[in-house]
Amino acid sequence: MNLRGIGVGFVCVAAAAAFGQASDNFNRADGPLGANWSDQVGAFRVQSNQAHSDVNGSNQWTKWVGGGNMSYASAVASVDIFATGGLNYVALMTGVGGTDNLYIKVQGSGGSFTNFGLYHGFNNGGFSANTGFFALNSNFSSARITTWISNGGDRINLGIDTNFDNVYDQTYSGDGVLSIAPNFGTGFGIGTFGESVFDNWQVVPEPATLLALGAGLAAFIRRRK
Ligand SMILES: [Ca+2]
Ligand SMILES: [Ca+2]
Repeated sequence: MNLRGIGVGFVCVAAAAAFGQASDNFNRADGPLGANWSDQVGAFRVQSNQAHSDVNGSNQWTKWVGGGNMSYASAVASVDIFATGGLNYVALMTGVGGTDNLYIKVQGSGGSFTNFGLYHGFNNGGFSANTGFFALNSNFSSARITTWISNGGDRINLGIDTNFDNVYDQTYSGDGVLSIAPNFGTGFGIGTFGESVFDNWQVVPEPATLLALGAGLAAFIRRRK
């Protein structure tokens, strides 16, 4: 049995409940995303308790205006993504509100995600020698994607959980964030291309996640004894 995986899963839920700074499960009536979001390019909507971007749109993004802003360096952002038929991607945006931000996307077409991008700005490509657009190690049709920062603010990480068990099945990273970080704000957003479908977006602060991780693992281990 993968005790570590179970522990991490328990903790992620606990952390979200206790420390959730910004989150949306889109479980409400069909229509615009609502007051916590401000569509910047394109139009987003709730449909069947998930979020969708325009069928005919190209690059689109919506900004979270529901509070809980924090430094990009402590933000752990995640969202569930579901492949659609046409070319589509979903991007997690942190550090939003300045003249630049992080833009971490997973892209595909024909019902399968095939690539990821460690980008910045509004789909503006890589920002250092080891960031940019890459093929995934393996394709998938749905996943929970998470991005976080390490190495003193310089490394962007992408974790992909393709079977929703809170254990990453693929992880990627790139360095050089500090070279653009002075231009960041403290907000969040979601970027998309084409009709994209996403759900269960949230941003939690890294220290709280780590504290909860310790508490959750300890509680789990106690119960196992
Ligand atoms: Ca939902
Ligand atoms: Ca997994």
